[in-house]
Amino acid sequence: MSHAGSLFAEHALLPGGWARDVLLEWDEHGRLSAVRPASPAPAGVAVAGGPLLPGMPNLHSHAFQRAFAGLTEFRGLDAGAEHDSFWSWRKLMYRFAGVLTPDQLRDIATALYVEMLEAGYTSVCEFHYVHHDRDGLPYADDATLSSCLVEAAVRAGIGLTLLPVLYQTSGFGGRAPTDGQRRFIRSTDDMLHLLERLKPLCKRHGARLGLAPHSLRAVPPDALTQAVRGLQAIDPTAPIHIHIAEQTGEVDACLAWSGQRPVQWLLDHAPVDERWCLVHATHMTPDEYQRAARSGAVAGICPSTEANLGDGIFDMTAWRSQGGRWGIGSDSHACVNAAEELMLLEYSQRLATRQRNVLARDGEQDVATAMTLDTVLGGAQASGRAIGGLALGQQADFVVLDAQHPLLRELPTPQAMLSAHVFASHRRSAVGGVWVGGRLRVHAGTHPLAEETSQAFIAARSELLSSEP
Ligand code: NGQ
Ligand code: ZN
Repeated sequence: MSHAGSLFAEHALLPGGWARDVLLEWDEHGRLSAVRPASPAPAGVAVAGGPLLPGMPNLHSHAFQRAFAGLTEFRGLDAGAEHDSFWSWRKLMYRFAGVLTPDQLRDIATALYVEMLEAGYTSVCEFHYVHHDRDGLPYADDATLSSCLVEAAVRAGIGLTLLPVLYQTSGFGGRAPTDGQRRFIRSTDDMLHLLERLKPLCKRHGARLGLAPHSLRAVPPDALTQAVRGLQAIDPTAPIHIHIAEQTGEVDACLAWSGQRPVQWLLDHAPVDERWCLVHATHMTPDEYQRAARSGAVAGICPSTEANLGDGIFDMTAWRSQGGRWGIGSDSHACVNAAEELMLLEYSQRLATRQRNVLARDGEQDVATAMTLDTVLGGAQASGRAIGGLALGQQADFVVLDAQHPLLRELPTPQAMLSAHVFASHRRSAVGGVWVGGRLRVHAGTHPLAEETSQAFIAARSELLSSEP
């Protein structure tokens, strides 16, 4: 539970841009009840030690993958592969997914969420597909692993959108799943039962529940239709996330199967709208950029993972020119740092276009400010939670930058400080305080559970590495 509270900031990034001398107040539910100018700072109200930013939603996470970050950067670990690729990486990833225990998942996720908070993320969408035990059999309680993620989020204090994943096939045209996928597989009815089972748990903890058809490779058309219909009956506005068109191999296979590209196929066969998050959507034609953007769906861009896996480059110029909404995810967690994801995204666009400051908004705003505002809005939409920035009725999720950080100290404007934070501060983060639902979770850059959860993470990782075949 939260407590009502207040904070004064000399500079705050509101949905319309930077504002001076802002007083934030929130109620006992952690919702903003006032965002207004106040000068001077009212007596007795705490004062932020630097620019105040809206908390950043992380719209795509597979928590367990944090445990092998850095361990797949060696050529030839998959002896059967012609060259290393997304697909050879996936084989390695399946080895870890195959042996993960519930306790390990809980410990890995808790430490990860603590890291996320310290890095300026205040909420996370967990795209969760390891459901069953190591033999691929359902746990006595089917919600065992999902519950571990809810526990982790609650303990760390991060906002959660839980997206249980529907996974049925290993490829287009109903190809049987592989042994490496045995822990992911469930029928559509079993998925809808799991959602019913998780609904009260999520509600109790202020988490949002949605659904993630894993990809068109993993979910046949009928199952997609039925699952989306079933979700609609459970919660008509629940978020729906899907991996799509991340790899050219997937595009080719989809063309061979249906004569259509994945995004085309999805737009023609599923009710894609504002509830949907198209994760990656890396490989689209101009027509797909246009139609997908106009559907109102959010593009879930995962800059560090897409670079790490060699996916390709999302065309932000094409997307934004059609009014496309977007947010960022850390996905495989090779990088857990909201500022760095923004930097990488802008850099990918610079490299592709040979221009600078590509993601600035027309006219007035600097690129870091524009990216922060766009990402918060898109991330909030994809999360299906009221976390869309510093405005009335939204959760009091925010980040205070440390104006005493050497890179920020004495800079003349909050824009300059935010730019330094995004483009220049990553060796030592400039995140000072982090509040989620009005509760201070990170103080002076540190979460109180950082040390303890990091120890548990190391132990879980060691265990996982020694049991990995
Ligand atoms: C995943 N990750 O589900 O973890 C996927 C790989 C797949 C990313 N796409 C597996 N980054 O897409 O089949
Ligand atoms: Zn993913």
